[in-house]
Amino acid sequence: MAEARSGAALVAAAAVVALLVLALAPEGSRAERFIVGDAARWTWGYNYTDWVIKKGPFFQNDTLVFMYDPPNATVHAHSVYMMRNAADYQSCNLKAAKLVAGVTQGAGSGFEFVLTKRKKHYFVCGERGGIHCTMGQMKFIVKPKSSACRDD
Ligand SMILES: [Cu+2]
Repeated sequence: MAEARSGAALVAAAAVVALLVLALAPEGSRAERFIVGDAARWTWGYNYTDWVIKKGPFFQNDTLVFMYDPPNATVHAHSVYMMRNAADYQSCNLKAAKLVAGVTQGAGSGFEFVLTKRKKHYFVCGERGGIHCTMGQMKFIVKPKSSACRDD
């Protein structure tokens, strides 16, 4: 009887410890890492808006990895810019855009962008004066949710 009681107490203690560990885990500890475009990577003609719908929702502190080869004789240059607002994003107007990663930064294991802010991120490729954005579909919007809302 005493053994059964102490067994139950142990189970209860273990449960308390498990709950404490969960509660003390830093926010974003379950952050995920996404290769933008998956096997297609960051390239002309892939529909990244569809990709976002398929992969989402995204959460704060998730990482986006942009992978693209540096330009050479056979590979066109790509880059990553962030648009300041929806209007510039819609029209692929790069005048006020902020450079996030240059043409060589997507090489190797790629360029990592951590979604630290819960704002709308307007990502585009800035090459050929915006043509990769307008004609090449190299654009997408991500608005990370609070990592506290992650439930899977
Ligand atoms: Cu491009």
